[in-house]
This record gives sequence, C-alpha cells and structure tokens, in this order.
Amino acid sequence: MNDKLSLNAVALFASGVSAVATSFAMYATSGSFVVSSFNRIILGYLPGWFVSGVIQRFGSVALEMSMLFSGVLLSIALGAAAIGGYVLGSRALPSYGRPAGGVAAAIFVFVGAFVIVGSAAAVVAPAVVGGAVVAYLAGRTPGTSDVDVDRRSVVRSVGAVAAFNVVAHAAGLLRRDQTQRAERELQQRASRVQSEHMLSEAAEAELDAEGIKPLIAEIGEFYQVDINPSPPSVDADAWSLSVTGLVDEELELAYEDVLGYDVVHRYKTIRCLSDGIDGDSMDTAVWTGCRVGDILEAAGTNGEYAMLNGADDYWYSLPLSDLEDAVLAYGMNGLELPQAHGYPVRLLVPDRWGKLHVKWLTDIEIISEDESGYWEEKGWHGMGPVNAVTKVDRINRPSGRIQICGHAYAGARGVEAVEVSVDGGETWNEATLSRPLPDPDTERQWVYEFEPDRDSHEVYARTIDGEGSVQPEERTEPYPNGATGWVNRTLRAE
Ligand SMILES: Nc1nc2c(c(=O)[nH]1)N[C@H]1C(S)=C(S)[C@@H](COP(=O)(O)O)O[C@H]1N2
Ligand SMILES: [Mo]
Repeated sequence: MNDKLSLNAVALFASGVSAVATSFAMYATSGSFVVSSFNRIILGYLPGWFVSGVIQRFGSVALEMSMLFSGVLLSIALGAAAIGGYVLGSRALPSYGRPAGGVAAAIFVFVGAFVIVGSAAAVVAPAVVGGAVVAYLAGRTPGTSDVDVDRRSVVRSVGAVAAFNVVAHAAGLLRRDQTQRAERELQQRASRVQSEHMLSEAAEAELDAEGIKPLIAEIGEFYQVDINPSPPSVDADAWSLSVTGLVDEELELAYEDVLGYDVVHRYKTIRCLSDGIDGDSMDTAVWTGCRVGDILEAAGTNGEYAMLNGADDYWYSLPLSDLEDAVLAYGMNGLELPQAHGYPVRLLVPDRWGKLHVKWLTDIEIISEDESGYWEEKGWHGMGPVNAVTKVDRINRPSGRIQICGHAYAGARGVEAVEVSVDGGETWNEATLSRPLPDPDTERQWVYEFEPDRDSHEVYARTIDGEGSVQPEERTEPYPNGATGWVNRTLRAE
C-alpha cells in the first residue's frame, strides 16, 4: 500500500515536471512558459507593497525563488491533473486502459495549463508530454494498471523521464540565454538608430556658414580634461558600479546590469570651469545611457548627498537633487563611450560644469552631508549652473562683407538669442541662430554678417538666456568661479 502510494506520487510528480519542462524548453522565460504565467497570477493576488518590498530586499534572488516555488507547485498541480485524468480515463474505457488513461490525462493537463497560460497552442505539447509520461509510468505502477512490473523497471522508467527533464531544462536555459542576447542586441541596434537619428537632427539644425564649428563634436575633436597625463584604462568585464552608504539595499552593478536599465539618449554640452571666454574647452555630443535616478531608486536612498568616485581617484560630492535627472552615459555619438571620455561609464549632470561629470565612475556612496570635491580642494568653486558664454570661432569675408561665426551656451536655461555689436557696444543686433535642439542644455551656433563702414570695428557678442537674462559684461578669469564677460574682437576692413 505504502509502495503503491509512493509510486503514484513519483508518477504524479514526474508527469507534472515533464509538462513544465516541455513548456520551458519551448518558451524559456517568455509569457507562454506556464511557470511565468502562473507566477504572474500569484503575484497579482499579493499586495503590491509586499511584492516590491520583497524584490527590493532580495532583488533578483526573490524572483528566482518565486519561479522555483511556482514551478514546484505547478508541477504537483499538473501532475495531479494527469493522474486524475488517467484514473478516470482508464476506468471509463477499461479495454483501452493505458491509451485511454493517457489521452484523458493529457486533456486534464491541457485544461489546467490553458487556464493559466490562456493560449491553447502554447500548452498542447506540454499536455501531450504530461499525459504520455503518466501513461508510461502508470503502466508499470501497481494498482493503476493490470501490468505487473518489478521495482527495477520503475526505476528505469523514472530514469528516462529524468533524462528527458534534464535535456528539456537545458534546452530552456539555452533558449533563455539566446532570447536575452537577442533582446540586448535588438536594444543596442535600436539605441544606435536613435543616436543616428539625433545626429542627423542636429546636422539639420546647423547653420550653413563656411568653417563654422559643428553642433556635435566628432569624438576625436571633443575636448578632454584629465587630472592624469593618461586616462585610466578600465576593463568593463572586471568593472562594477557600487552603490553604498545610506541606502536600503547596496547595489553592485556589472556593466551588463547598467545596460539593462531603461535607455535614455540626450544632447548635452560639456564645458570645463577652466574654459576661458576665448577657450575651446566646450563641446556637445549625443549621449546614451540610463538615468541615475533609476539606479538610486533601486537602491533606496536615505541621505542628501552622493559621493562619486572615478577609477583615477577623482571624486565629487553632489546633492541628490542634482543627480535625479543625471545620466550614466555608456555611449557617445552612437558609439561605445571612448576611454578618454570615461569608458565604461561617466556621469552627466544637467546644467552643471564639466568637472562634475565624473568619468570612469566606480562608486556612488550616499552620505548625509556635502563633502566638496577634487577641484574645490584646489580652491575652485562653481557647484551651481554654468555661466553663459558666447564664442567667436571664425571670421569670413564674403565679397567685402564681414561674417562672424560662433557658438553660445547658457546651461539648462538655453540660448534664447545672441546679440552682436559692431560699434563697441553702442548698438546691438540679433545674430542668426541654429535651430534649437530639443534639449536646451546644449550650445547653439550663431552667424552675424555686416557691411564694414569704417577702418576698424570693435565687435562684442553676448547671449540672452532662456530666462531673458543678458550675459554679464564684466570680464573675469575662469579661476575660481568660471569666466564671465562679453567676447571681443577688433576687426579691420580689408
Ligand atoms: N574621473 C574623472 N572625471 C572627470 C575628470 C577627471 O580628470 N577624472 N575631469 C573632469 C573635468 S574638469 C571635465 S571639464 C570633464 C571633461 O570631460 P571630457 O574629458 O569628456 O571632455 O570631465 C570631468 N570628469
Ligand atoms: Mo573641467
């Protein structure tokens, strides 16, 4: 009696597990996999705060555990359906005992799995396998059939079922890997397409003037500022980003994990605090990455500031409010972020000076108080919005006229207008601007053309930002607050 019960239990579990394994082999972790659907149904009954609490606490382990739990539960349930179906079928048609039982078992499993997955096509094969396995084993199980066999052949049959399950699970795991890789590739391709689109959008926004500085800098042309003579070379496979300190849950993100966050694309200009009025430490690129806010949310922060560290011992602390909309960039102009600009990932903080965009970022520590940063230790200031700046890049002289080309930037306030005076600041006229990019935290090109009417013209240019503020006239050096003042040229008629 005891023997019969345990053999029935083996048959039950074997058929249930085989049905689940078949489904796994066919659909891996997609929605058509019975366990995925079952898991989703169970999660639907649990309160949201509980689910998110568990996931926050135990992360992906919680998900794996719930899949395992659901898988076992479902194997038992489908196995019970198979046994029930088998017993009913073989009793209803005793002369067809085993086949009738097997068919009925398959129908029972089919109905059970269909209720969960909601797709008939997706559950046919698992149901057939579940029914076949129970018929295969039941024929050798005393009491459920008239075939009498010894224990050894039961062991052998279970061995065959187990072997099938190993193969099916391996197939499912392989398929899951392939699916995930395919999704990643698709995502990367989509991401490249989006960057390309933005690059051509920027190209279309540009002004047509000879030798004008392009809106988006080529990667090799983009300015570079490092505290070290040669940038650190970081291996993305060995690299990880840790989020520690005052957090609910510490994170250790691999490169792949960072790529897994929702992708964002941004136009953003970077300007160094040491950039003079006539300097050229300011450029714009299309950046690809994820939102720092998403990562901070996953960790759950309980402090006001973050200490950000780069692999070159560069560091900055920033208020979390500045990081909310910051980007962790791993792509630049549609390509992988170059080593010189922070590979594998760098920070980009909206409306802030270049120094805060920590390159080769390795860890984010949440802290309660401001702890300043690398350049502050050397006397620099400038933790707030960038100063407005107007630059002159090039003078063209088309048939006796003078054409001034330049670019302007005013942080997240945006460049509303560029005004040019050719009489030493007495009168001002508006320059023609490139079409604004969708993100105001970017530079705009400007061109101003005039007919010289004296030997020498004293030219000034200044920016009106998106808030209507006129760029301050007073000339100051970059140290310590960033350069101010109107750009100036003395142009002689030729
Ligand atoms: N880790 C690290 N991040 C860094 C720096 C650095 O030396 N090390 N330089 C900063 C400064 S001062 C500026 S202006 C920008 C320059 O970025 P870029 O070299 O990509 O143009 O990076 C900032 N991030
Ligand atoms: Mo800088």
